[in-house]
Amino acid sequence: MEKHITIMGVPMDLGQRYKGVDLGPQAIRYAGVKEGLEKLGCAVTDLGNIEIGRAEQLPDDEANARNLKSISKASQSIAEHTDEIVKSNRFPLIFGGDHSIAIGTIAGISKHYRNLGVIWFDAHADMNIPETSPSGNVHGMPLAASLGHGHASLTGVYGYIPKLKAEHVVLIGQRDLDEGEKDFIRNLGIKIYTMAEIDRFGMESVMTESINYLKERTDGIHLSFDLDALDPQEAPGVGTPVYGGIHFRESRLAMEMLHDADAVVSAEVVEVNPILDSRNQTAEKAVRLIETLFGKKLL
Ligand code: Z70
Ligand code: MN
Ligand code: MN
Ligand code: MN
Repeated sequence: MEKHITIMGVPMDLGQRYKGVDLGPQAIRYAGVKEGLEKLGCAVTDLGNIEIGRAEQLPDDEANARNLKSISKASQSIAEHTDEIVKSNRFPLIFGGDHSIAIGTIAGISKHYRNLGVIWFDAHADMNIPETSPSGNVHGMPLAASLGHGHASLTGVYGYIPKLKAEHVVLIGQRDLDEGEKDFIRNLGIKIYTMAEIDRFGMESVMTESINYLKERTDGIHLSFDLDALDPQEAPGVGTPVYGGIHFRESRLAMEMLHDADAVVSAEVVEVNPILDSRNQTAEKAVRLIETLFGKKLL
């Protein structure tokens, strides 16, 4: 695991409707992420938060993608900043913000890899396109956009399409899929471990299979961790909680296995909303998981 880490905060809230997710990066910092990583021997630089423009007053539902123009513009800047971190040979550790930031982060990272792999921990698949989205919220679209599907202002960010190949993506933890997403996942043959598979086979075998699958096909794994993958009883500080999620213990096991696999090259932690949280527990759990990803052991 890369021990030279650059943290970047992305206070994006344009991809969904709840106030407060823009405070996620600061909540994660207050939970002690830099100190925790330094204790493990990592060299950590924190760039602070990059600037996200305001929502422009444009007709909102022009393409059933709210704030489309502002998100597209922000994605370009997110991609540039992330690209710079990879170029400096440091591990990008990015804090959202809502999950729409992944359009930009993956755009900045993937050009450095022949075949970037992605693990998408999430209650959702984020594989809507404007035509299938029930909400018009762009945080439900970043994985589709990265695969080259959706509105051109999202798929075309940073000047190349697609950023990812369908066979290089593994989804883990889903329990709220829209009909269009289900068709999409089946048609593209995307590897997915919903909560049903996690319950049947256990997180250990899900992670063993996911890691082997991606190690055979890719030259690096980007971890995209939406905190709503966790059960809302344990991680209430998210905008779209869904019952029946991953326990903290299972997610820590997943992070231990990812650390031991030594294949993760970048990571983002998204959707932490301290306004909806209590006692910053969602950010604190996120920090415990990040520490585990970077090698913290119980003994
Ligand atoms: C739903 C939609 C979503 C994140 C919720 C929810 C999408 N499928 N994504 N939370 N990160 O509106 O598209
Ligand atoms: Mn800047
Ligand atoms: Mn998500
Ligand atoms: Mn989600």
